Amino acid sequence: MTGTAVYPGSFDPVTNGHLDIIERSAKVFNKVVVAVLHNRNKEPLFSVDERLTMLRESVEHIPNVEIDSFNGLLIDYVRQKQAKTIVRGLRAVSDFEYELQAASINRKLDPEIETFFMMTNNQYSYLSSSIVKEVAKYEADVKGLVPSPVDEYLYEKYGPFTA
Ligand code: COD
Repeated sequence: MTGTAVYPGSFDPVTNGHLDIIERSAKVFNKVVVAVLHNRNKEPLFSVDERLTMLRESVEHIPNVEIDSFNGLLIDYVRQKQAKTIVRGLRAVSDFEYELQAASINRKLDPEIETFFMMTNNQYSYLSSSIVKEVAKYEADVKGLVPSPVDEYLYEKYGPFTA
């Protein structure tokens, strides 16, 4: 497959599940733009700048990946990047309902832009940013859950692993 794809999300913070989707989609598309949403209703743990830095440090080994952020509607941003595809990851049936709704509204807003779903790697199917924050909050080890540069950022927020 060719062209540019946008992989949007909160990435608060990026996990090994996200990184796996980034690595695999970078093999499918010429370029993957990982885009962090600015205006989320939920109060994030990390600022957008912190999330961008963690993502940049985590994807240094993948040449065709760009890290960026966006405001407003995803579909407007995808058009602005002259991309034709949105990449999303699916972990479990519980993701499906939201993803179907989001893909349907995005298709309605611009039928030329496709949503491309990638199944989680089994070893990361239980991983989410929320579960990682929960583990770090109680000062348990986050090794193996997040890309290695992210460990330090979590420790700065919550204190070091103390087991
Ligand atoms: N394995 C595989 N995939 C995973 C894993 C894992 N372990 N963990 C997460 N993922 C996938 C998620 O399923 C998702 O596809 C992606 O990674 C990003 O996940 P999050 O949780 O960081 O990001 P979300 O789902 O909160 O992002 C939502 C958006 C920011 C994309 C959405 O709110 C949006 O587009 N907002 C802009 C406003 C808009 O256009 N709205 C209309 C469309 S919804």
